[in-house]
Amino acid sequence: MIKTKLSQVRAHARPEPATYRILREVADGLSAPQKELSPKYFYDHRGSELFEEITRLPEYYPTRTERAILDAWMPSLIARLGTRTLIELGAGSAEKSRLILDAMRAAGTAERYVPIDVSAAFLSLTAARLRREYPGLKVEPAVADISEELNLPRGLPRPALFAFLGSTIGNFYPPAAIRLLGRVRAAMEPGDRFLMGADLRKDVARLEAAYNDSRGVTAEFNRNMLRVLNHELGADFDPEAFEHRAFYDTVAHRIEMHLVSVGAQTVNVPGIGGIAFADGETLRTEISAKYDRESVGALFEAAGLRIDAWRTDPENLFALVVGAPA
Ligand code: SAH
Ligand code: AVI
Repeated sequence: MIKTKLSQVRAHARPEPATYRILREVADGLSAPQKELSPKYFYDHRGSELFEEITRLPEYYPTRTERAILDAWMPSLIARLGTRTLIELGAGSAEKSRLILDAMRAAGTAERYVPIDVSAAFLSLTAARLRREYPGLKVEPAVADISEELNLPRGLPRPALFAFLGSTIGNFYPPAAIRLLGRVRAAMEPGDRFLMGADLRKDVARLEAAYNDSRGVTAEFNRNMLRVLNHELGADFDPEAFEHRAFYDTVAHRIEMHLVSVGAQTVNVPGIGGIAFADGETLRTEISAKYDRESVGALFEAAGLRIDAWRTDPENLFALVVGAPA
């Protein structure tokens, strides 16, 4: 239980507005019957590095599968669209984005790249690397939470391609996913397109293996959220006192990741108070929804988009979909 009322938070800790917002979100999440926090809290510099390590694991098929589809498709797609600006949500290392930028360069239209991410330190490294690799490309990174507003620089060369790779859309609950796609739709101008990665529904064993790797990297990634809370808020979580759990919900079609309390414990978060965890109680840290063409179509339709093109790998593990205004 949270012992300090939120109305007391400001008087207690006198935090900066951004910290206050985080505190409020964390207080709400940790006081819900099912404790839950946004997966955006995985991503400090270490969290971004751990995610990169996940993408190289044998069990984690999404990244290499999406890369193969991009590799085969981008030269013709980009030449057809004439993309002059790439706007990327949740860009991370932008490793796969290079395949889009390469296609823009080959088409002679690589003018602007706007990578958007919450992971500030990682984003600036990504931007610096890309400026070196693509002289002539103007790189304008933006540190922002894409679940809030989509504030784009003015005067971007058009047409633009909005990209949301990696199936990160699956980390948002449907209402938030629709709001996010709706903001993309609202920012689109005539001729712009939206390119989205979607991890597909498949056998449970394969899905669960991707989130329970044998080397325990996903478990460390999961626990990293507690380290972020310790660092950002001065909380005293003992990451080793929580176990990693990930399972597939065949009804909701999603992976859920949780941290399971080993024994009863109380964690102190300055400005919030003591948070009690019963033995075996869980904190949900992420959902990762899995799709088919119909469910992507429904999501798009709700956001004012339509499916313009759809490509999968031969095993039907992952899809890349192009969206256009409906
Ligand atoms: N696009 C890359 C990275 C995916 S990992 C790929 O396909 O491999 C998810 C990325 O989204 C991370 O870089 C993380 O920092 C970012 N992210 C997660 N939640 C976010 C949010 N609410 N706002 C902005 N970026 C977010
Ligand atoms: C970023 N996102 C799409 C990843 C996913 O698969 O949902 C995050 C992740 N969580 C555990 N492993 C990878």
